[in-house]
Amino acid sequence: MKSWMGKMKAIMLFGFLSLLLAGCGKENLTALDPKGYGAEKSLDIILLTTGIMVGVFLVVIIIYTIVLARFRRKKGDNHIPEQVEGSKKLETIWTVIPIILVLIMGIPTVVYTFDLADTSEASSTLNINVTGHQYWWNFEYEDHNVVTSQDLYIPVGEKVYVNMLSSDVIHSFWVPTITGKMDVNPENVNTMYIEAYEEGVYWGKCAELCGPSHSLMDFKVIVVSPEEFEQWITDMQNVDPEEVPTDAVAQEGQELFQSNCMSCHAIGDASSAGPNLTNFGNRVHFVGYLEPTKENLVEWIMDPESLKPGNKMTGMYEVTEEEAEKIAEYLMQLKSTDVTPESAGGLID
Ligand code: HEC
Ligand SMILES: [Cu+2]
Repeated sequence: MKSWMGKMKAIMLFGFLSLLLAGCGKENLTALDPKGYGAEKSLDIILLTTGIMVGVFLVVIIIYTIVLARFRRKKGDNHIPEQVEGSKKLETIWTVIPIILVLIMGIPTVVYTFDLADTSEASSTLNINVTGHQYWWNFEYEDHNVVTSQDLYIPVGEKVYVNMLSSDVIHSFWVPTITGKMDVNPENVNTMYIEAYEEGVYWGKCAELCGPSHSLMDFKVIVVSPEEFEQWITDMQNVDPEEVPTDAVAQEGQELFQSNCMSCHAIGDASSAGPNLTNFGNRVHFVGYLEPTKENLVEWIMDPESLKPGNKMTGMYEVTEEEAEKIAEYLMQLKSTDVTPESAGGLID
């Protein structure tokens, strides 16, 4: 009775946990509800391999149960069953079946892998040079003179090539709802294409352990209509990095920013040692995961280490809290374009 209760408790606990954890998924951070070509192909393979594994499991369990029931030793029956050790027929069967199953799983995997890495159309479509840094992402729109960080804007329904390189250690580019993972290496450019089927704001993740803040190396892919995308590119190209804000506090902030922070941060079409902040006021999050409020921003400027351990900004400048507030005022009004995450429907949380 007692052990029965114990088992019941364990079953209830696991049941509860699986229900609870199943609720943790995010609609825009799941490989199980694909909204893009690569993710769709990944799901095909996930379903195929899971199907085969479940099939193998069932067949083995059924044979096992039949054998247990039919060939039990009966009372008074002492005969030794036929010995099949070394049977050529059996050995062949249980070698050939797994080989066939592995081929069924392996062939589509290889075909899709080559398909996604096919660069034959790269010269006729949008190319984005992606650089992974500890712990942030830089996106450079080739031939467009546009650079942005953290938020990657792409047009819906179009093949977009991402050419990926790391500035330090190995990272991995992963947008589960849109595409599978690809390593971002320091020494060679890895290229794949992504194609999103629906507008939206999708979460991207670094999927390679790259240091203490690896788990915070998040980014967003903002999928907008082709017209909005054109607009975004034009607006970003027309930004004047020197433009003086109308607000007096923001003006002071700009001066402080220029003297303390511009050595690492760029506004306009330059890549820099730190994130490009051209459309900072439109970020979904900053540093990957923080709400872009003034309070958070001041906290980040004053003590980045506590928010993102191991980041490359800590200790490289000195500002007072009062100055940080002015800089925050300046950064938050950097809204260079009307094409924002809201244009794509905003972030679903
Ligand atoms: C030594 C170079 C360096 C200096 C100087 C520097 N930063 Fe940074 N900054 C970085 C790096 C690197 C990151 C990325 C941190 C991360 O996410 O790991 C960053 C991130 C940021 C971000 C978040 C950007 C985003 O979109 O996620 C803001 C905002 C920022 N810095 C503001 C400032 C301000 C304000 C100053 C001046 C007071 C400053 N930084 C000085 C290197 C620097
Ligand atoms: Cu990383």
